[in-house]
Amino acid sequence: MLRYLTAGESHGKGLVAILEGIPSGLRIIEAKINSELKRRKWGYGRGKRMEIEEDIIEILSGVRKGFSLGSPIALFIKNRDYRIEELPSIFCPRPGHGDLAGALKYNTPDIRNILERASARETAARVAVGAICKTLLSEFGIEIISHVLRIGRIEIDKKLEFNKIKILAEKSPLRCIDSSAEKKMIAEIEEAMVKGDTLGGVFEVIAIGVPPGLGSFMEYDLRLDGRIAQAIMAIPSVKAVEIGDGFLNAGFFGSEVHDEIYYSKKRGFYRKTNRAGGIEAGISNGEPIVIRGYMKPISTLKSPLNSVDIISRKKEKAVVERADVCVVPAGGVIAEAVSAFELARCLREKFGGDSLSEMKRSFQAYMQSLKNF
Ligand code: EPS
Repeated sequence: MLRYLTAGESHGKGLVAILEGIPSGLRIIEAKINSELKRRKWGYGRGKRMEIEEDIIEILSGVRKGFSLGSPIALFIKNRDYRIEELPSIFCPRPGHGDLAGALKYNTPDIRNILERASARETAARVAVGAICKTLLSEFGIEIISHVLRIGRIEIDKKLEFNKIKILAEKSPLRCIDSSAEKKMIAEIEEAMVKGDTLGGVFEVIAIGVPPGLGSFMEYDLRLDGRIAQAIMAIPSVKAVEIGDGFLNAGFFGSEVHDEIYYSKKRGFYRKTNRAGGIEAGISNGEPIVIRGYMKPISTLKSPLNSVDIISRKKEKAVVERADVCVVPAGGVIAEAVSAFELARCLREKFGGDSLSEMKRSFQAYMQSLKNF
């Protein structure tokens, strides 16, 4: 119902995405897509490449007079740093990157052929797709934000409600809501820069306004948590995904973990806690959906690790490429986008419709049936 593909190399002509399944009649604003692309580019610890790229969207199809037609939406982001034909071959793989496994798999000694597509540059296309999905979700009252919980050893020590997180994260160069932790995180990144090292961390995505009933336990691949986990894990550098307090919950009794159920006429069924992160048995339960992604440190190091030259088979230091030092804030923005796609996909499956108005009619009827339940 809703699907997309991307194409493009890091230093090729540009990135392409085709998004199919957006209903007709959705207002698509280029400036909104561009602002999401800008949010992804942003963040303390990014490298020089981000000063080169503009990341401006060109909509090639699927939109007329500012509204979706229901046809595939083709998107293009031009690479300003287009020089793939001139860039030198590389023979010394970086530990942690796809260099060696990719070279073996695609039968090429030139790692350049591998890293160009393995590069996280491609996530700009996912963010553009996610921006359109976010627009669709907003028609149904769903909003998604992200913020950074941890960089390296430094963790935030603050819990805030959605709207405060939204405002503070947007103002912070690290998308961090705790200003004292943010200072320490910046110092940590600066230390990594000086040492020629890199840092990972943890981001959190929160989606509010998600109605109960998205996703399903009827088949394993319909489960919302499974779908979200796949989407988040597919972001470069993400090595673990958590829904709600998943990691913490593993160490407690069930009686301490599960979110007890309450009812009031005004609110209907509700919970006072949300340790499940808004998903039970693969279905949204109406509480905010909380997703965390754990990113390893970037694998391109200015002080490189030991490796082996693919041609000479001799011990060498891994290749040193221009790269970022820390991308956790950008990781959060990408995670918002891919979560938006997964939620939009579930919404399309549940409410169908070829036009936005048809989809809304079905949504409203369902919301009414929940009230009458
Ligand atoms: C990346 C290496 C760097 C990053 C790039 C991802 O690019 P370059 O090799 O051109 O300096 O800046 O990320 C982006 C270009 C982007 O838009 O996010 C890598 O090896 O993954």
